[in-house]
Amino acid sequence: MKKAIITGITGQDGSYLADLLIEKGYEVHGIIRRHSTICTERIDHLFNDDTLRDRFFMHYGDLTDSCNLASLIRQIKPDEVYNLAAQSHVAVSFEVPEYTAETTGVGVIRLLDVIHQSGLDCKFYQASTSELFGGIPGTAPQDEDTPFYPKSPYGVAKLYGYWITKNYRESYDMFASNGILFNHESPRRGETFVTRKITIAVAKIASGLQEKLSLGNLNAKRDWGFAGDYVEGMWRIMQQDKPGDYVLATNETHTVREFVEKAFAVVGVDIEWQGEGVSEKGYDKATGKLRVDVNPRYFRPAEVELLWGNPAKAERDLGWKRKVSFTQLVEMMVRADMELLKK
Ligand code: NDP
Ligand code: GDR
Repeated sequence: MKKAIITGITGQDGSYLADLLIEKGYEVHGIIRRHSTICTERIDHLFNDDTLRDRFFMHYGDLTDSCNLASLIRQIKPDEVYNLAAQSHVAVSFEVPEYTAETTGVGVIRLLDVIHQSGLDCKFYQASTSELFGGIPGTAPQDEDTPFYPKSPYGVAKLYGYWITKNYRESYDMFASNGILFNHESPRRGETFVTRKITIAVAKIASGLQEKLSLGNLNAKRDWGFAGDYVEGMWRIMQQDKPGDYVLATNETHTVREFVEKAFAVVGVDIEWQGEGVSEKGYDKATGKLRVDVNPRYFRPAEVELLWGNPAKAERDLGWKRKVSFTQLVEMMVRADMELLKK
């Protein structure tokens, strides 16, 4: 039985990856942080499943604590380590830049070096990101050869993670790979990322529990896929004979405004836009009610305007392809939030 460690197992991707590895027969070890309240709802179904008592384990730990990481690697002796833990919110990284560097950047070398020093034959996956590209004009669709130009403390921290992973691969002949993943979403997405913020608001507005939704930059374009498809790609990256770097994306890009329109369409609301920039507003065409406005509070000090990924290498070498379309993703998320409200 293969043993895997997942850092960030309580997050969106960690939970889907844990589901996948359990399904594939792995022994799964997740690293969780201590919180004053319990934050394990995305993986409780695994922890509470009695049939998984000898195959699913949670350990307290933190990417800022090398002692803890060394002890866990020594005890568990994993075959595969998926490093998904990070302060992953781009806007928040401007508020906590040093902490983001510690966790999202330096955290990678802590874990990587512990694995290297252990001498184990262990594969390492680093959760790299399309934020590395930053969207230099004229470079989309972005692929593995597109130059990097991160535009946030988060992106800069991830740049360090990307390069140190590559450096350990080349210096010590380690199996250390980067998945350069474009945005991927799901009903388990954190509530402050734009897609989930929109789908929760749409569900509440449709149920009469909220009047309107306030957003930042409606013109930003993202390549949005479904998280379930992307964790399958992570696993495939780790099943290769040789390490490498792979873009996972849908090869489509859409504006935040399009996401809003599609989400409202799921509940039968047609949005009509009026005004421009900070005065832009979205009205329900049928009732004339204001449903969306722009609040500069959500603008970022620097913005990535266009992300659009080319996954040709992953499709060719990993046989990976996203299954869920943009429209299906939006529908899945709105319907899930409607269900959640009913509960
Ligand atoms: P989430 O924000 O949902 O999850 C992040 C996870 O990291 C949580 O489990 C969190 O724990 C944990 N974590 C944060 N800080 C630490 C720390 N210091 N030590 C240990 N664990 C910590 O992110 P996603 O699941 O969306 O993303 C997974 C990874 O992929 C992240 O590294 C992200 O940057 C990267 N990524 C994500 C993309 C996306 O579109 N989702 C695209 C490209 C890359 P807690 O629950 O305690 O907060
Ligand atoms: P992103 O995701 O920054 O791409 O990082 P997010 O959903 O936060 O933003 C996407 C775009 O939407 C614009 N936007 C808003 N964003 C938020 N959060 N809230 C708003 O109200 C809002 N209004 C407009 C943003 O300006 C941005 O352009 C995600 C994270 O998962 C990272 O960890 C990951 O590396 C990248 O995706 C790929």
